[in-house]
Amino acid sequence: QHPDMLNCVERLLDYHIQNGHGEAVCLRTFEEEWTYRELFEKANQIAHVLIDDLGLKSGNRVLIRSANNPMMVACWYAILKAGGIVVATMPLLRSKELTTIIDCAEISHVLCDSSLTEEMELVISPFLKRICYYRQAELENLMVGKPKTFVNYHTKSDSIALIGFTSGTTGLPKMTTHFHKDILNICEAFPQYSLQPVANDIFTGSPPLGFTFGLGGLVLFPMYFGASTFLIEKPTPDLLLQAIQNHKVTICFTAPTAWRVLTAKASEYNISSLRKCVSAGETLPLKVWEDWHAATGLKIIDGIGATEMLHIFISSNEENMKPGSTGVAITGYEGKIIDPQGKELPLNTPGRLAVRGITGCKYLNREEKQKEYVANGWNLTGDIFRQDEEGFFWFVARGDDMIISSGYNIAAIEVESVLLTHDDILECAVVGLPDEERGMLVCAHVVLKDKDKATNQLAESIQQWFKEVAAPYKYPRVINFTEALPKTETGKIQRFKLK
Ligand code: 3SK
Repeated sequence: QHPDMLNCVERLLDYHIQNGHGEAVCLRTFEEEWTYRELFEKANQIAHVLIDDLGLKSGNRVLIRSANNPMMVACWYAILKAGGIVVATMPLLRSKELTTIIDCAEISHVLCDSSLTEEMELVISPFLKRICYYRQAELENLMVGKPKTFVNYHTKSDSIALIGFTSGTTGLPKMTTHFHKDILNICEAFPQYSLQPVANDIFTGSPPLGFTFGLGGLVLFPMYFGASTFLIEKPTPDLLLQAIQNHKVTICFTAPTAWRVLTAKASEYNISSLRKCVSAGETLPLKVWEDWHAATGLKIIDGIGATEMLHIFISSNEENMKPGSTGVAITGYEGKIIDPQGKELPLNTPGRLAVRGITGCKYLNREEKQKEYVANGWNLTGDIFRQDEEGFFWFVARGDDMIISSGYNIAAIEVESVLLTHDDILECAVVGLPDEERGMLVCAHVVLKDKDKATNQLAESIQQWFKEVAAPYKYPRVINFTEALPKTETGKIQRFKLK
């Protein structure tokens, strides 16, 4: 239970200053360390800049464009302190994708890392009032002389604090909103159930803070427990292992693809400090769990979450785990398996996963989608699971056309709509191709306007072009030129045949 009026920053950040924890290290990188006090003071100064210099009004939506670094965290807190709503994005997004987000969410302000200026400058939107760059840039200049204290915006606990974007399977991205109280609720759920963090813990991981998996695992959870987090801007398996070895990391969040690579390299590093390993973003194959366990003696904690739910709702802990299963509904959540009519199915019968609990889907301006996602108070994730006698959920299949590759959620329809803007492409259908290393590969079946042009060179040039017009992680790694796509009588592409 939370009070009616509550700004979540007060519990996550200010609380530590008021409780004698200000000198503890909060943020770590390979180059620097910030204490809780330093983060608190910087966030306060940025909050002053937002209001005094950038003209932010309460309820304005502020986009953060950055890789995972301490200033990004300071900006995140500053926006909430000043009464704004945070929209954090992936650093790899291109100008077209940024424009869509800015227009959909009616973003008025952007705080952007100056190393990511190029695509940002190309954005034109009627909503955008002000872009302010940081990292030896305007924001730091404006912060000089600003007070290091700030009176936080007094907000209701059920006011929107953040908007998360989910591409979904249809054209327009969906905006999912979360309240101040939701942010605190998730800190009392997954970490309590699966990790039992203490102030000495050091978290690290690879997910971007623009993805709520990363935001929770690398900012909210460590800070709720007064622990610290090691941020890596461009995380590679070797950098993760170096961070664990050299900085005595204890808790690591990453995706199955990375756990697979970490297993192969683990013996080259001393990672004896590690005590909890978390995997989400896609299903963890049993083999990856077994190989990591054999290599390190550690049990990976698998979990499933959703941007709509803010974070993980089904997972396990070391005392209650069945390798190969995603886990049980964690404290604060309930789960069940239903048929297409919403009727609960018998145990061990595959069906649609439905969940409800302390967080839930609240789409902005998408009434139809809201009705599809939430039925009778149950959130329908779109994944097919079965539940066993002991309440464990076992993944069966994805119920949509979302391709999960190396932990990235890639909507097939989005890749298709980009490909269709290429001069040589007449038609295309995008599907996921199972892959040992990445879980899935984005595979495009392409019909060319001129079939005689189908060459490897053209495929490579389409891939190169794609990476320039859309986020590179979405590009089709496999292109199959074909003369026609399989279709129903009504002209609907039969993607299942391509799969
Ligand atoms: O994809 C997931 O499993 C996930 C986990 C935590 C938070 C958000 C998401 C989408």
